[in-house]
Amino acid sequence: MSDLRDRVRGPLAPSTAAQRPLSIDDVEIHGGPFGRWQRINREASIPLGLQQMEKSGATPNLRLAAGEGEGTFQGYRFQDSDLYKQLEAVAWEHCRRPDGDDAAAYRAFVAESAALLARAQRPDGYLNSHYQVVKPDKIFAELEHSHEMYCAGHLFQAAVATARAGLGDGLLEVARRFADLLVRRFLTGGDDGIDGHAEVETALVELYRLTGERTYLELACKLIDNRGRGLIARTGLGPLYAQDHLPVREAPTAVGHAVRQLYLEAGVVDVAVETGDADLLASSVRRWEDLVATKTAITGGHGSRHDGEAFGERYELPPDRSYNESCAAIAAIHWNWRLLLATGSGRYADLIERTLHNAFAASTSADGVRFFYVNPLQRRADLFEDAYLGRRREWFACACCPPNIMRLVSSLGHYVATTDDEGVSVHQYAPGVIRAGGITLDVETEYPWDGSVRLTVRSAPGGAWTLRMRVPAWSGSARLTPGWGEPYPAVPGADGYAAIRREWRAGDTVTLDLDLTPRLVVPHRGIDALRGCAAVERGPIVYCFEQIDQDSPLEDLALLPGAGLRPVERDLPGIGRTVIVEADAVRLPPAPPQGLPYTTVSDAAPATGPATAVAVPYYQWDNRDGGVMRVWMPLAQPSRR
Ligand code: FUB
Ligand code: ZN
Repeated sequence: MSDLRDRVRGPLAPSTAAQRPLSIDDVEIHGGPFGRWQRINREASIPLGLQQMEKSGATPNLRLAAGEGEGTFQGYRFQDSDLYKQLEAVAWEHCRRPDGDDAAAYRAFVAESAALLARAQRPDGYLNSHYQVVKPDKIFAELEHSHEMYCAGHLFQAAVATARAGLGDGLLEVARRFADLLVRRFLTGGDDGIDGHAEVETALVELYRLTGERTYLELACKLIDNRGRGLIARTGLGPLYAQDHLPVREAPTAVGHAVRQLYLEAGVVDVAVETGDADLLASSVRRWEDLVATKTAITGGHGSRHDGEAFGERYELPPDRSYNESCAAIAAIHWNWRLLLATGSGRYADLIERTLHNAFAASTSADGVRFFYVNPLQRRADLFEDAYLGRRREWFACACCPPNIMRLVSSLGHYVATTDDEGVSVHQYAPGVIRAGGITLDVETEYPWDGSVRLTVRSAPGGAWTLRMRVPAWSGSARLTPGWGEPYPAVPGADGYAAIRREWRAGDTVTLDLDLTPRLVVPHRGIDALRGCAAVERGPIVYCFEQIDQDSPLEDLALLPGAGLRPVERDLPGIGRTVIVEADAVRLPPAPPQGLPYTTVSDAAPATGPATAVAVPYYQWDNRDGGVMRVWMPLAQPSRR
């Protein structure tokens, strides 16, 4: 093993970085939404996921591959990846609380899974239950849709997690045998195959970081450089679907299947960082800028088409038909985290925050046992589709999202703060403790319900060091109050952080106050589907309007331009603690019931009277009933006389 191995107990341990990540167990989260999600993940989601491994066919399939058990293969060809993500979720949860009540059960799950996978693995290292059981004659023969390397990637990430979490090397040995086979075949063997679903690239780089085995990095480089050269066989979905339309360095914008593009970007940044390839990194940054400006939902969600689970054109961001797959939110957080570590820029932490608190958080019910796969920004009264009934569900035939959600929640501590040669940077605010080298910080906050974040230095090495605190771009103004002096405006640098450099002593405090005044947000005029609408945000939280909270039919309400927005703290049944926002609105006249839905009469005037529209955080929607919801509300037009 290389000496990279024990550097970081978390998903990412780059050899070089502008900001160095901390270990999951170096960050304790004691409350707030992150704390609540982690508690529910441990108490409800992970136990459900563990049951589903058997029920959904994931482990029975592997027993079939091992020549044990009876029956037929169940589920999708990438069913193995559910188990790998579940293993990763358990590993990070164990890392977070190695002495928790579940430690023995987690150890047993990892050990039994590793043993099963070792039995299922072929002597040459190959491992994929679908191809071993159902299509042995097609192994590596239909990579465009086989997901063999995709599954391998999730295996490698699970192996890295279990090794870094101190859960033994059994899984790592299985992973390395498969990685070595991929190297023999696709690197040194000269085969130019590429998996149609990116994922293995980022995983190979992390396996390299853990083991020091350079051929894993070289294979990741090759897979990225070979993309866009027509080497992925056509599936009928077109070359954009699998990002094979242009070489990665030349591709100007995110296209095709959203999760594929976003996992690919994570791998691109990983390879660029490990090889010092500035051009490759710059290409990813260019696509990030384009994506943020033109293809990102207000919640941070990605993918505006059900067809192909894909990105749309620039500004194609329909609220009702938006796809915003939960896995896309997770993949986007992975990509942004890599860019943040590579560059130190707070704009990536800003987007992580937006995505975490909105697109990602909405994926899970308040009780942690139901999940969204698709996260639209509007639910109509008559929404009905076979696959997506518009409510969260316990599990899915294609269950890529639930265990993916669990692995991110159990590793959340990794994304809170970083260190560098100058000191510590705090990127996400949650109450708890941050340990970075010899520095220990206590974080006290009611964020995101309250904008005040108080940091106390509990221990510090001698000498001067810098404390950087992100000032989110949404905060109109911000203030810093040091324990030793007068408050002053927290003006962030170009990197988005307010920094204090001094010889810190134990007991020193500094409080960052962010501006949580609710905001009425309007869309770029290019987004035709949202013209004439506005949304409500407060701090990092995007709001939505659910029928259950309104006095009038939601579709008859329009917000007033410049509407007064009043935050009110509430404890809502089915949701728990929250802050609702009451917005000044008007009631529109009832819409004409019959005939073509087009008239010469403006829908907006005359209003029948003033009203109050009530908004709840978007991530807390669908926890009470299946009623109508919308994030984007029409803005009332000034009445014409
Ligand atoms: O293809 C594997 C996973 O299933 C994708 O990442 C998801 O979008 C879903 O299609
Ligand atoms: Zn998914």
